[in-house]
Amino acid sequence: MPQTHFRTCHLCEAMCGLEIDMEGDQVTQIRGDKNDPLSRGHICPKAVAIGDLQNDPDRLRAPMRRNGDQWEAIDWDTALDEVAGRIAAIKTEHGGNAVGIYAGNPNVHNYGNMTHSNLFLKQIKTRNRFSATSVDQMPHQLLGYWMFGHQLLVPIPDIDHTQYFLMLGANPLASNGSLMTVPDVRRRLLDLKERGGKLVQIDPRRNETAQLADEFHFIQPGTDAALLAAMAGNIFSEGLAKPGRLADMLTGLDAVAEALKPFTPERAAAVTGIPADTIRRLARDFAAAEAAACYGRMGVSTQEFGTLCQWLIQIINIATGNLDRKGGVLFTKPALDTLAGPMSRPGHFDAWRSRVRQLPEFSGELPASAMAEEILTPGEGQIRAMVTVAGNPVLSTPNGSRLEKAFGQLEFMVSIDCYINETTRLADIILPPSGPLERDHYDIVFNVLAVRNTARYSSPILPKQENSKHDWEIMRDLGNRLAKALGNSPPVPLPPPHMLLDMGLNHGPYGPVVGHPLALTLNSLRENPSGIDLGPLEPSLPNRLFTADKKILCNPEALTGDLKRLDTRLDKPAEGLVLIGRRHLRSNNSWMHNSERLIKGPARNQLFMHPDDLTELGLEDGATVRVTSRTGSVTTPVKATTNIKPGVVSLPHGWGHGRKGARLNVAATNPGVSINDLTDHLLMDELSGNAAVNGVPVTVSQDQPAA
Ligand SMILES: Nc1nc2c(c(=O)[nH]1)N[C@H]1C(S)=C(S)[C@@H](COP(=O)(O)OP(=O)(O)OC[C@H]3O[C@@H](n4cnc5c(=O)[nH]c(N)nc54)[C@H](O)[C@@H]3O)O[C@H]1N2
Ligand SMILES: Nc1nc2c(c(=O)[nH]1)N[C@H]1C(S)=C(S)[C@@H](COP(=O)(O)OP(=O)(O)OC[C@H]3O[C@@H](n4cnc5c(=O)[nH]c(N)nc54)[C@H](O)[C@@H]3O)O[C@H]1N2
Ligand code: SF4
Ligand SMILES: [Mo]
Repeated sequence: MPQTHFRTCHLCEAMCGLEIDMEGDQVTQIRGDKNDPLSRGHICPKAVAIGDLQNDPDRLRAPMRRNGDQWEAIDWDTALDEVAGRIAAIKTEHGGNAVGIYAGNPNVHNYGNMTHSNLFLKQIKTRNRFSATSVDQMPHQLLGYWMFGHQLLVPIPDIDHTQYFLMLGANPLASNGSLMTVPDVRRRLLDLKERGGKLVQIDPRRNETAQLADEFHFIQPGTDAALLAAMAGNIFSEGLAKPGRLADMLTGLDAVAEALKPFTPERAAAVTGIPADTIRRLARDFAAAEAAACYGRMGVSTQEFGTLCQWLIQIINIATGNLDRKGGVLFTKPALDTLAGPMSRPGHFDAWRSRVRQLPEFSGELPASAMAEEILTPGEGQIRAMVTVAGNPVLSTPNGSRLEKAFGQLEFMVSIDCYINETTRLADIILPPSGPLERDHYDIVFNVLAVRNTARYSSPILPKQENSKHDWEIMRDLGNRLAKALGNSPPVPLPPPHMLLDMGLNHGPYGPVVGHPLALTLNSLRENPSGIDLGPLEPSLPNRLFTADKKILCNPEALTGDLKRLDTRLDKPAEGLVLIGRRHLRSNNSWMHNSERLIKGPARNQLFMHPDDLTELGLEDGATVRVTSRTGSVTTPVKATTNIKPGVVSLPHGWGHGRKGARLNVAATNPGVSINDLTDHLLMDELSGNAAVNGVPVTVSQDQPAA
């Protein structure tokens, strides 16, 4: 008889509840948990691949040491001592900044890494910290910090109650939502339509979500800030601004209205491709809606004006009184409130700059686009050793080939990762964590970003394999050994993650310490393995603000100042082709293509191109084409589609498994090419340093005719 276990899927931001049937140590079935108050039974095909990850023969079970292009398994003591010894030696000789750190996306899906990695990273004490954040959501966080006083105070669309959902640069039907944890998003969007609400989408590609939209507009990549500035400007100039009860909590909104005056719908129309009348109407519709939410994600964050976009989105929400209103955008009230309390890190900006390009830090990290030059450029402070944790920057950061060369020149590299992939194959030592079903799980981060307040804890399903370590244990052990090697006093020990979680829940907003009737603790969650519903998002301002004066700063100087840069862009209409990315439901960034069940099926890594562009270049649908940018060139099949704006081409990210030396035997059968061999480390949102992986100028030419 199979035994059923309950677990939250940790693979993407949606936090779907799972029911997992096990026979012995084998997964026999994975279903959606209908009793989960957030996901209500929804799952996607990736969840079923959790068993594949657990059983994958390519998944590392022991520390590995590289000798040339050979790998040998070594024991933990040898591995940890060697890592600590090498890092200590480089740090002692060249200083802390000689060691760089890159943290990838799965860190935020792994709460032990969130609680324990500083035990190790603090010993290194480097300014050269990088992460996937600066190829992703840094603009959102910078904005939260500037306007609301905390980098994690990100307004979440109240999708379950809104009547008008304006979405830019997002594709939740493929991604299942981001900075909007929203499992079962299709049902939720259908409900929106059934209650008479409207979904309006703006994107250079009519993506999967657009098929549900009531209204869709193509936009030229990288020009959303012009559209948003014109919409916001129009809301002010037509007297549609009605912040309502927010008015007392705002500073600087009038100054914003003034600053936006030059950004007329006519000027925006010329660069965006959306007619001026449509822009005016969008502004009026938004302002007239009973409750409206404006939301923009990856596509408007990872572009030239990422932070301006995120700012203008919130200006539109604020000016129309939709921030902190039911059906608008709201802040969450998570059971474990990492924003409050002693662990809270509100953020800081430009406290130091990168050595080579003088790019600003944000909350202790530098733009990932600067990583390669910090390794390649000699001089004091040059990075000589790298630590990567749960990341694959060779495939996931701009100009991956250059980074690959840089990693190849390091004196030492260690990767904490489950695979020998395109990045970790360049390491000297790889330290693999326990398998995905062998650890407990709680979403520290995504409960802060969810469309409903809920809480769910997952116990491990399988015992940890003999001689293996959880990520947090690796961090702890490395911290202790590095302290010793450096002659420092040992780090103050931390209790295991679940005990820290219990403390946080006890002191949290539903916990016994504040006297909440639920008296929520880890025990309550253990007794309710399908999770506990804590209710819909509710207004929380001004209390929830982290600014000193408890007001929202509408006109941060850096942002009003950055409008100048936008102003110049408006004089430069697009020429030539530009490249954007895309996501697919059965991929997860770069690291799940080693699951047979996820990689099979129709090809999905072609270059999408409009038939008119193919004709103009004399290319045929299905041909193999060469795509070239300033930084590189790849060849790939092309697929004609009218679902893309003419002048725009699209490749998915996370592919490029043909690089020699990786050990991903299934992924290698369908390698694809890496979009980040075309993206450019010099293209960025200059304000934040966030990479602009969308809107990359490219040319496309014939490589081989269609078969
Ligand atoms: N052009 C372009 N580039 C992009 C994007 C894009 O849209 N277009 N998207 C960007 C975005 S949003 C992101 S978040 C980044 C992602 O960039 P990265 O985080 O650098 O890449 P991932 O593909 O998520 O790689 C995750 C790595 O973590 C390992 N891993 C998985 N689980 C665990 C675990 O529990 N512990 C440990 N130690 N390791 C684990 C995997 O084996 C894999 O090596 O890519 C960015 N790059
Ligand atoms: N299946 C799957 N799910 C995932 C992931 C995955 O790799 N696969 N990755 C996870 C991660 S790490 C993240 S961050 C989220 C991302 O979640 P989303 O942001 O929802 O993801 P994308 O599918 O990249 O959607 C970005 C959209 O922006 C559009 N776009 C590109 N450039 C522009 C532009 O200049 N302007 C506008 N308006 N739109 C533009 C693209 O065409 C695309 O439709 O997804 C998460 N979920
Ligand atoms: S949508 Fe995300 S959380 Fe839900 S099952 Fe799929 S991968 Fe897991
Ligand atoms: Mo991401």
